[in-house]
Amino acid sequence: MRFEPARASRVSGARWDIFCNVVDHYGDIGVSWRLARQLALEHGLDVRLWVDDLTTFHHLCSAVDPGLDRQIVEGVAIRHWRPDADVRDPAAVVIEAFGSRLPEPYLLAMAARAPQPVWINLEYLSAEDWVEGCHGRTSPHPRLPLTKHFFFPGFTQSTGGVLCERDLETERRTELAARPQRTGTVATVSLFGYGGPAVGALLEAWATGAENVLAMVPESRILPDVTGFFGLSEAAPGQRLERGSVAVLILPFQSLDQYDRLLWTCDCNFVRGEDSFVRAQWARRPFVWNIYPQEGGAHWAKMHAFVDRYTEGVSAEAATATRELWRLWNRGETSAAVMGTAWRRFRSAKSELGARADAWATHLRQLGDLSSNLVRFVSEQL
Ligand code: TRH
Repeated sequence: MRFEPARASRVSGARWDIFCNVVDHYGDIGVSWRLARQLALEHGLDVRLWVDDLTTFHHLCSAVDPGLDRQIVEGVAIRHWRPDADVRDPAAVVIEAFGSRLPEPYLLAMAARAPQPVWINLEYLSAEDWVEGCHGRTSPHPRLPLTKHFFFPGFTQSTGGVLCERDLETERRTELAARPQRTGTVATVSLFGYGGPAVGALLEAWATGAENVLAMVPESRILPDVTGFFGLSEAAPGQRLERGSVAVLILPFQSLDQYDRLLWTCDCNFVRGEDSFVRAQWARRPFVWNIYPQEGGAHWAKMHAFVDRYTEGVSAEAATATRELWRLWNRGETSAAVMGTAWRRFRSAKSELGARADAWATHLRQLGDLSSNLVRFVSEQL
């Protein structure tokens, strides 16, 4: 679909507000920050990002000063979203990331604004079929003359796609071209996840396996399970731990850009949540997803829905190897023997899964990136 110039200028002249309530971990702010940065830098928009937890934000972006209520970073006006923040001046486009509840005074100001703001709820990413039917739907506010639009990221043409910076693929290719070829005798792995008993089981399987594995572990919640396997209570960045066929290198928590580079250069990436999950897909390498656990086990349907799509067209062996390793990793498998068998099957399919990872990223690119799809969607509502 073409982006009409008249509408484009209305979108670009308008201010955009993004509200992010950091529920836990880094995904909420990771996605909100990426989107805000892209809207400002790539679409030239006037963006304010309201975040209630600047300390977590600082962890992902060191340029953010947690002590400042107002600051501009990479072209984005960042506001500390405190309960008493002055929110009486609503923007023309308002994005609630992941159902972050807008403050009542802001809603009232939105209702009083003419023309009415375009109000978007940016939803969680899911590969489930129902997403297509809900993407773009509207919901009237129960009391105020406001309409909320639901914008769903996703993996098909009938969804909003996923975030991807304009130059990401060029940067990836340049980076890989500049790196010397690896010998291929060691499987390099990046390890990020929610932790739990499967970590020890996997490390034991690697330690006793025939293949040498080098696991790079950025400092994060998984680290105690990793150090625990080596009988240590803690380990510092730069430390290398070894047992049998496995070596673990502890890394400092990476900047967003460094983290991408780590994913691009590993043979296999263990990722989690939403944002690192997407970044692993752009890395075009086989990966293992630690899905964010939901109450009542709702995450299992989400995981299987993604595996169904992701493994479409691959051999039954490769599809089963993927589903099984992901299932064991997510359910917290404690047996090193079971984990070892699953890992070996997954690795046996590495050529096919590598080719599929490449084709999958090409498919995702064809959906258009989420920020451009969102700008187009908003322009249609103005
Ligand atoms: O941190 P996550 O688990 O985030 C979330 C939140 O829990 C959220 O509440 C939930 O709704 C959502 O998942 C689905 O996982 P995620 O999304 O992968 O976010 C991690 C971020 O951290 C991502 O932006 C990548 C970044 N990161 C780095 O920048 N450097 C690093 O070294 C690592 C390991 C990650």
